Amino acid sequence: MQESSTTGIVSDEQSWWKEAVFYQIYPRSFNDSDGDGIGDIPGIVEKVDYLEELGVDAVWLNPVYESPQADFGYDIADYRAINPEYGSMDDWDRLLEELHARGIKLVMDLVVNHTSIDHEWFQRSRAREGKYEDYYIWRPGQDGEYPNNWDSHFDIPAWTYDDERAEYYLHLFTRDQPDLNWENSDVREDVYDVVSWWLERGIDGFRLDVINEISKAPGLPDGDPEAEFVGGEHHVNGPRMHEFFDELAERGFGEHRDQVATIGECTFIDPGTALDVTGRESNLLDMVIYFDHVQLDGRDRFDYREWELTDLKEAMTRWQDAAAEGTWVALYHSNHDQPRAVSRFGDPEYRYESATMLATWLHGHKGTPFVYQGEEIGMSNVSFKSSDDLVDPWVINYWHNQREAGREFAEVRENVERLSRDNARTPMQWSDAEHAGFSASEPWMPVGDDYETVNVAADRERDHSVFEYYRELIALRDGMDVLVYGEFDLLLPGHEQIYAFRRALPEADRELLVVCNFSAERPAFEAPASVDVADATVVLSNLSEPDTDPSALDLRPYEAIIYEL
Ligand code: ISL
Repeated sequence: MQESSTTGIVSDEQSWWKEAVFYQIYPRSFNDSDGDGIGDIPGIVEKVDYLEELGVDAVWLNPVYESPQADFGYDIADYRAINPEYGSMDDWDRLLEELHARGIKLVMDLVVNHTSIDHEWFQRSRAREGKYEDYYIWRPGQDGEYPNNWDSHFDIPAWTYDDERAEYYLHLFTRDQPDLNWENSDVREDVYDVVSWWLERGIDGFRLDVINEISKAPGLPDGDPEAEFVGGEHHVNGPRMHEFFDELAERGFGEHRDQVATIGECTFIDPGTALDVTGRESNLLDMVIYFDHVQLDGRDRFDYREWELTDLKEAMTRWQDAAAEGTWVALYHSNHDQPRAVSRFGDPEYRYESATMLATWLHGHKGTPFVYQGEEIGMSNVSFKSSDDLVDPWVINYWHNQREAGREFAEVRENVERLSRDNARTPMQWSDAEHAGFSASEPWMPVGDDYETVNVAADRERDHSVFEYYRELIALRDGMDVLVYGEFDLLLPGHEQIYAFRRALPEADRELLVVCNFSAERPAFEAPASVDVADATVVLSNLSEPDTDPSALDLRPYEAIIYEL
């Protein structure tokens, strides 16, 4: 991996994490080495050469810590131990070593808004033991009702009554994930110790889970328990957020802060707040994971709605504008919480074309691209024949609420198939062997129906493969400062089929034109007068024989072309 870009004439401050392409691994579903149907760390080690071949610079590993897996690892019982299903600490050390030997960095997931109910802190807190008494957010009920009207993110009330302590505890996610009380300085010190402990082991950063939710609103509890429940947007960006962020940066990250990457998952964040948390007000985060573009279809409320390409342009451009002002963003169209992009923004009928077009589109923006496992072979959404097929606690809560409201599964099936997080969590499709080459036995989640044709081995046999295209796209970023640091300028903002933009780095006299057709039709692209296409040359395209003259293009279905101007 290269440490700094080659031309060296950029106005942004250069950083390895700006120039990198990240690969996200959801360990439970990546590769099972011991045949128990569950992916594991030795399974990842078996695939490090694959990652090197793909050309990625860093891995973001979803939680591998000890956990009862109520939210598949986002409920941590011990921050300093590896979940035995995934292997041992020795296996983890080996993974770090193998990645580093190939120049690939490792970023871990930091989940400190909440723990598991099985965490020792919670056990002691519920027993009111010494300093642990206030480690979580405990409240009496109001006349037998919830302490306030907050709803969790996962379609259940945010409070659960604990018989042992005879009080309610707050949980913004499942009942098994009680929220830590960040107001308590002992909690914060314990968290900082966890952060330093991992940094000392040589990791290259953290992705910080729902980090803008750690400071809760003042005067909690508030709200009328009988009023309608309110959702997650009411418990983000709390009053002490910047203070906690600065303290975490200083005392948790300390001397490592400048070398490592800090990627903050920030729910319901707006560009102004993103600027604040990436330096204007507090200095914890290098970049933010925002949600605007993945909520257009109703995913935040589990209620599908139609969206237009112009909505996507608006959502992305808001954040490109923020990037121009000095924040930095994670670029993603897929992750373990999102439906598969080919089904959502493209068309599985045009799997190769739409997967590669979407990759070009995403990596073309300003920010750091993240590739989610399976995206590089164009994996798509799966089907759910009955409610028994649901696995994720969020979608199960959603279904239970719908059932209570008198609906049949058939009536909610479309919402589930389009929006469920389960879509992203089916096993990685390595080959057409039984269980898609993921495991020697029945996997913890069923493999996708299309694994016989959509798999790594088959893709690599093809002349035009999604995998090969990703390799080329990732390689293109190396040494191409304009792709990393160039200004972004949206073209044809009102067009409903073509998403086109320009990237420019005047200091280096480099300019790119990116043209993407988001439809199965053949729209005509006409370069706006402001774009000088006289000397255009094709840098990359997903279809063979692209038109070399971008002044007037007759685009093919899901065609994507990058020109150098
Ligand atoms: O936007 C949302 C709900 O309105 C959700 O997407 C939610 O904010 C998001 O899922 C937070 O995600 C992260 O924290 C969760 C965990 O289940 C996810 O897997 C993780 O990515 C709780 O730790």
